[in-house]
Amino acid sequence: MLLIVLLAVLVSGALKSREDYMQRLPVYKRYMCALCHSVDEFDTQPSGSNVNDFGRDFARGGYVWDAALAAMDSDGDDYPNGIELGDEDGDGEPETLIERSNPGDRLNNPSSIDKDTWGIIKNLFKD
Ligand SMILES: [Ca+2]
Ligand SMILES: [Ca+2]
Ligand SMILES: [Ca+2]
Repeated sequence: MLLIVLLAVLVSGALKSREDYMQRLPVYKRYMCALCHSVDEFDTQPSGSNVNDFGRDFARGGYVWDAALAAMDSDGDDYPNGIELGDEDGDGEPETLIERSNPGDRLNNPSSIDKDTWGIIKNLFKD
């Protein structure tokens, strides 16, 4: 028992990237760190100070992806986390290959994606 606790402390201390948390989500291909952190895709580094609303709900529930977290709308954009993440019932089996939208970004929802993609394309051609 003591060994397990000790090991858990060591492991959690060593992991800065929290990739282990990310891997508990059904899908994290498109947004990666940005699912739980308000980061700019290009320069801001994820840190403890930029955890977004979804990251907070995820942490509050002990970093478990389940039906309760799937049913919540963490970022308040009217789309439940499960819909945005592509696992509507929260059973860990995604219904999509990549996220429909970001559950931690209220400006990003399944119907804004086309606009978003267009913005990224436009940025690529910016000087
Ligand atoms: Ca939402
Ligand atoms: Ca599912
Ligand atoms: Ca969203």
